[in-house]
Amino acid sequence: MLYPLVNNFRNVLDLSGIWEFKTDPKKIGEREKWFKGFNTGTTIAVPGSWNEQLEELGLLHYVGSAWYSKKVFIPSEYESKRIILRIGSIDYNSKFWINGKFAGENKVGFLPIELEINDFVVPGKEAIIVIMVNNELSDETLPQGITSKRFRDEKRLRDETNPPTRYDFSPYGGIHRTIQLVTTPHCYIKQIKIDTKILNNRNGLVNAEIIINSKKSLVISAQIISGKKVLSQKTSLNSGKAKVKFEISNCKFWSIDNPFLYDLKIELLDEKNIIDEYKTPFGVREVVISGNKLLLNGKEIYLKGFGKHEDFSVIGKGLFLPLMVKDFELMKWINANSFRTSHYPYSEEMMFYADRKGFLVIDEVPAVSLDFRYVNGNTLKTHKEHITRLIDRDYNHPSVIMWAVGNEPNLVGDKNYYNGSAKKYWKEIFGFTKKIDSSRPITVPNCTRAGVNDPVFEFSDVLSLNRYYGWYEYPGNLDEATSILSKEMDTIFNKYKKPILFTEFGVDTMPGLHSISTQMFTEEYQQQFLEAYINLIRSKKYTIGEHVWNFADFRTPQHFRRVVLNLKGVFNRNREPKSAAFLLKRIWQNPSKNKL
Ligand code: BDP
Repeated sequence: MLYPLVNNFRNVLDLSGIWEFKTDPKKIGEREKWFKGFNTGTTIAVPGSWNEQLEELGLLHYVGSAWYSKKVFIPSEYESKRIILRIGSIDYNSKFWINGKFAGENKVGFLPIELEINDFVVPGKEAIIVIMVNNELSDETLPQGITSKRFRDEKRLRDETNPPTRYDFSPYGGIHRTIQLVTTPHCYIKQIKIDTKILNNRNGLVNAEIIINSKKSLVISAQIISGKKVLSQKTSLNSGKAKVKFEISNCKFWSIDNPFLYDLKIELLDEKNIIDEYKTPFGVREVVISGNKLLLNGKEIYLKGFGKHEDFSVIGKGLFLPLMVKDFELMKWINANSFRTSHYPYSEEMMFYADRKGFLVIDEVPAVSLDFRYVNGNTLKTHKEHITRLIDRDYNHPSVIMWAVGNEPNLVGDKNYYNGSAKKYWKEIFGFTKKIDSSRPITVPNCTRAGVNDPVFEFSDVLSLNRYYGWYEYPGNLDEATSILSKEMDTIFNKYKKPILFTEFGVDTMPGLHSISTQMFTEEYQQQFLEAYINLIRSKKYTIGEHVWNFADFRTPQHFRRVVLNLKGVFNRNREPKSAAFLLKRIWQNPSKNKL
């Protein structure tokens, strides 16, 4: 799926702003025809979660359905265009009506939705757009859901959160990213897939596949543009597809230090004229796992950074560009070079920004804490759809160096996880992902409860570990924690012989709490914990990186383990540094793994 842009053939009309809003806890909206539009006097800003924004209406922990309505003028010049309603993401489920007619449904959160709406609108007139959003989850969605009844039936009274979730972040609901009317020509460039290779230390190879929506005999003109330098090629489309190949001499490779981006411009031509055009940035780079090393453009690279979240006060999971810019500046300030989009795809804007700023990204689907007791064929189907749509969205980003096709399966510690069916499931998921993208390593972060025999290790290119010894286990005892962890790391490495990446380690830390003794929750303990882990991780020859959990404090469901927020941030929720930020800045200023 291509990101919307404005040029002579395409246009974008921003629909963000204030929308009419109505919750539907009893799910009567469809019966009462709310889809015809409504005006209740309750309003909400889009993009943004409803939770903190409308806390005063009792929505802080609201899980259920809510309706959005807005009158939108459709410009008459859209008459000759293909008109799309495009939303960067809605969490989690959504249904759409335009001028009272049902226009479509989506059950995949965190990823863009496109609906062709020509049949529903009259250019030159107003249209009423109504969207029903629902943030309830089930065994067959990603993430999987859980109810308080299930917690109680399973006699897991102390595990129950409010709202009930299988994961440790707030189940925000709402229209979370850009909402736009996008136009393209009726015959249009549908997808561009770019692969790059480094031929030698001067030349790069670019292979691009272009897909259009028609089988007509048309021609593609492709250009690689860098300042005044232009390489061009023309080729005919065959059944709506064309391939172009360029060799760039004196190529500027994309790297952390010099995230150089070329532009690929595609023009679609009939006999005489250009009928569509699309331009996208891309970088020439190569990511390879070689032995126990991660290589970027043939050079060893050690990952330093964070697991993050899309979370901020008031806006919740809503796209907020100043915060995105701030987070990248903070990551640069602290000398990080990478992050993981834990535990779901982040905004498209963030991925383009990572390309520009030279950050390496582990891109994750929301298969967080899969409980295999409730996984079924439909869960697998949903999982594949998330992977397909994520890779379709993010394939061309040079910043994306790895796919995480899950996180911490079997967090519940079920013994049947090892009986073969989970292994079959993961084999299928890894194989499916490799078929769509054979160029990037694939991983799934493993948790302590899934242990050293987690079937994901067998299929992962990189063994990713989330560990909290010294916190959830062996509390306040870093010597014991690191000695047990050291043995466990060796066991895992010796069994699978693949590089190990620490995708999570961290401790809850209350800013301003201090102690001269070892004391959990203090700023000193966070520093001691992180330093002990980093020393251990770097002492092993097979490790390729350290991602601290978490970049910043973030809101969670209610539970006695959480003081409103998960406090494992190195920055607080407002992005002010805790003491550990200065420690990491010092440790991370050296790009090499070996010297602290
Ligand atoms: C890990 C999860 C992460 C949690 C973290 C924690 O992957 O989502 O927030 O633990 O407990 O299990 O802080």
